[in-house]
Amino acid sequence: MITIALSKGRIYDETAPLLKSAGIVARDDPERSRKLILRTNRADVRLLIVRATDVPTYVQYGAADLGVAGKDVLDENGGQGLYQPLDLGIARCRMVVAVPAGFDYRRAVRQGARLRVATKYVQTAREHFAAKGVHVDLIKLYGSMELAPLTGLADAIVDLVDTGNTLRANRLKAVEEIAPVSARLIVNQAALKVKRAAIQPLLEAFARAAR
Ligand code: PRT
Ligand code: MG
Repeated sequence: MITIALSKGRIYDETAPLLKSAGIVARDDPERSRKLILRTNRADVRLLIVRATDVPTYVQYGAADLGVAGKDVLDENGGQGLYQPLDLGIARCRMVVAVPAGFDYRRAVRQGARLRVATKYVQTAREHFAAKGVHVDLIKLYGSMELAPLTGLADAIVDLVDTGNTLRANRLKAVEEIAPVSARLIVNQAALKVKRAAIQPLLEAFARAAR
């Protein structure tokens, strides 16, 4: 059995066509079904539906053989011990620093002000600001980061941006790009050795489809 861990939403939606070109089609739609283990048209392949941040954990421990996770998640939670053979080029976005439209970020940085930064990506933010020599107090949030500068909780946020609509709707602007983000295929290294005959053709099909 080959087990593939995925999150619902954009990762699933954009991975489904890649799976299809590898000949794998789920028997249920995760948006409609409450099942967390989805059978596929192949008796030897199943999908696990888990939270995006939990995908690396399932693969690390071998509860899943393969997974699809954003680079944001892998950078933040450490992709250690995971074989990352492929950038799938899906679920693309950017990790950015954003501030209220009227806030002069460059000036604040130039003056050496100590910035309060709210984010779900504490590790990523810490490394980014440390490399720039900017002093920050980091405030960990679990979602809706856009609210933090609007309520005085923070001066800035570190968050993902795609179209920029969410920032604009909250009168925020991106002032710095930290990194481009896309989803990666991750593989449990022991599974790759033990189940190579089954996994290798999947990796090749993914690589062809992701081009
Ligand atoms: O939503 P939930 O709390 O269940 O989990 P999650 O947020 O971890 O998962 P999900 O499905 O929202 O995101 C999964 C992965 O998709 C992330 O880890 C990223 O790698 C990738 N991705 C790609 C994105 C976006 N694009 C994106 N735009 N993840 C989040 N966003 C957010 C963005 O921060 C903003 O709040 O979507 C909102 C809309 O963005 P705009 O700029 O188009 O308005
Ligand atoms: Mg989300």
